[in-house]
Amino acid sequence: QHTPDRAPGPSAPPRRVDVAVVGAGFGGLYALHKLRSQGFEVQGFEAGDGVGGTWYWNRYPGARCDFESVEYSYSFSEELQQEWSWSERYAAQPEILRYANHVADRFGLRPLIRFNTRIVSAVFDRADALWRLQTDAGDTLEARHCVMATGNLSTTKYPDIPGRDSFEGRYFHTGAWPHEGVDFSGQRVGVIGTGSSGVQAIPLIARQASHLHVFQRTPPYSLPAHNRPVPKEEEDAWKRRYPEIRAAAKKTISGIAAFHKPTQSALEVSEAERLAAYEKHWNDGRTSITRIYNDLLRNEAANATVSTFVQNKVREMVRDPEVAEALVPRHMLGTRRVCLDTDYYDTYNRDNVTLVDLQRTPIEAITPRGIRTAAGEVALDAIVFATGFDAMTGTLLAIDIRTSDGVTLRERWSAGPRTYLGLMTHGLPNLFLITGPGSPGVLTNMILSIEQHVDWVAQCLADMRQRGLAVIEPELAAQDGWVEHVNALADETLYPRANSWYLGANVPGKPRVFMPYVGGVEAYRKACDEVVAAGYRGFAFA
Ligand code: N01
Repeated sequence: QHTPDRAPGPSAPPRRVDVAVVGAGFGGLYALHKLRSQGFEVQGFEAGDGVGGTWYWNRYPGARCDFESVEYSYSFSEELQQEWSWSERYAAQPEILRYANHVADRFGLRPLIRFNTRIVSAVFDRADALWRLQTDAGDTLEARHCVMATGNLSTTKYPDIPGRDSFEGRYFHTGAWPHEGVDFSGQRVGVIGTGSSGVQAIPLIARQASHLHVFQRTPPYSLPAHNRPVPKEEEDAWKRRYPEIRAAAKKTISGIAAFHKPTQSALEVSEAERLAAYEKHWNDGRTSITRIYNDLLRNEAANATVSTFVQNKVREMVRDPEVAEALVPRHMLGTRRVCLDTDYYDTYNRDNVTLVDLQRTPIEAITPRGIRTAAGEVALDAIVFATGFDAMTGTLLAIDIRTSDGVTLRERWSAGPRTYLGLMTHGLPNLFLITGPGSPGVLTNMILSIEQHVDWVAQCLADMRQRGLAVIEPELAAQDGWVEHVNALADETLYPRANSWYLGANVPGKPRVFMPYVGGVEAYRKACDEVVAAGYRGFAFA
C-alpha cells in the first residue's frame, strides 16, 4: 500500500509537504506519527519494502535485541504498551519486526510511506527555504523540513579482502539477510566477524552446518543472555509498573531502568565483594556489567577487575585450552560493545566448529573455493560476513546533502561529524538527525532515545509554526561548543582507547572521532531541554 504519488515528469510540479521523513524504522515511524498528530503534512520514504529498519534488514539466524523487550519498546502510547505482549525476555528479530508492523498499522502510518524508494539527494534551496529531495525513481519532493531517521547501523560493510566476487559458493552479509532465510544444512560454512551479529549467528549456524569455521580477528566480550519466555504474571506485573519503569529509565545513563546508575568505585570494595557482584550479574544476564561500579569505563585498574573476571569465565567455558586462549578478549571490557549471547562459547566445544585465529593466521584472500589464510585454504560452500557497518555517518553521507549555495554535508563532516546537540548541523538548515553523532543514541536504549529526539523536533517545529518562523539552523559557535563538550566527555573515559565503530575505526580512511555523547540520557535530555527553555539558545531562526 503506497501513497499515490504524482507521476514524475517535467510538467508535474513536485509535491510539497511540511516534513519529509527518511527511513521507516523505529525513528521514522514515531516521527511520522508524532508530527502528523501535531497537524504537519508528512511524507515518509523507505528503501525497503516494509517498515522496521534495522529489524527489517537484519534477519540472520539468532538476531535478537540485547535489551529486554519490556524496555526496548515504545512508551508514547499507553494503549500500545498495554495491548502488546512480548513472548521472550529478549525478543527475537521476527517478533520485533511484527511489533514494528503492528505499530505501523495501529497508527495508520503505512499510507504515509513510499516504500522501495531511496533518497539519493537532498538540496536546501535558501531562497525558497525548502528541501528538494530526489528519489532513486527520479522524482522530487519539496519539504520545509527534513528528518533523517536513517539509522546508525544501516550501511553494511564488507571487509577489504581481495577475491570476494571470485567465490563460487554463496555469500551473505548479516545486515542484509535474504528474506526467505538460508538453509546451511550439510554445508561447510565460514563466518567472518565476531561482533554482536556474529556472536548471535554463530551458535545457530553451527547447529545446521556440516562444519563451521569462525574467522576471528578481535575476540569480543560476551555475557550470557539467560533468555527465557516471559510468564503471564511477570508480564502483567511489568505492565502495571510501566509508568515507573519508563520514568526510571530516563534517569539513567543507558536509558534502561534495570541498569542502575552506579555510585561506588570498583576499587573501594573488597575483591570478594566485587567478584560476588560480577558473578551475580553474570547469572542475571544483562550487558550492563560496566554499570556495576562508576569507574569501570573510566579507570584502567577498575576496568581490569571486570575484564579479568570475564576473561576467566571464557577460559572455564571452553574445553580446549588453546581455543579458549584465542577467544579471551584483550581490550578493556566495555570500550567496544559488549555482546550478549546464547551458547556462544559452548559452540567452540562442538566437533564441527573450528576457530581460525586471524591474529596468528590472517586472511590473505577469498578464493573460488573458500578462504585462504596464512595457514592455507579452507574450503567452503558459504561465507557469512558478520563484518558490521559504516556506522553513524555512512548512510547520511551516501545521500548527497547540500544547500543551493554550496554547503555540503560531506565537506562539513570531512574531518568527522559535527553537530549541535546531535540534532542539527551548522550550514544545513531545517535538517534534523535522529539519534545521530553527538547524541547518546547508539550507547543507549535506541527507542527511548528516538522518542526523546522526535519529541524535541516536534516541539521545535510546533514552536516555529506558532512564531511564524520558516528556518532554523544551529550557530557555529554553539556547535563548536557542543562538539568540544562531546569530545571532552569521551576523553574522560576509556572508550577512545579501543578500536571500535564508535570511533569509525572499522572503516579504513574514516576520520577517527569518538562520535556518540557518553554523558548518558538523563544529562543529555537536560541539555536539550535547557536549550529550549533558554529560547533555543544556540539556534538562529529566520
Ligand atoms: O559488527 P561489528 P556487528 N577481517 O562491527 C570483523 C549492533 N548490533 O554487525 O573487530 C576479519 O561489531 C570485526 O573484527 P575487528 C551493535 O550495536 C546489535 O557485529 O575489526 N574480520 C568484528 O569482529 C553492534 O555493536 C545487536 O577486528 C573483520 C566484526 O567483523 C553493531 O550492531 C545485534 C574484518 C564486525 O563487528 C555492529 O555489530 C547485532 C576483516 N577484514 C548488532 N572486517 C543487538 O543485539 C571486520 N571484521 C541489539
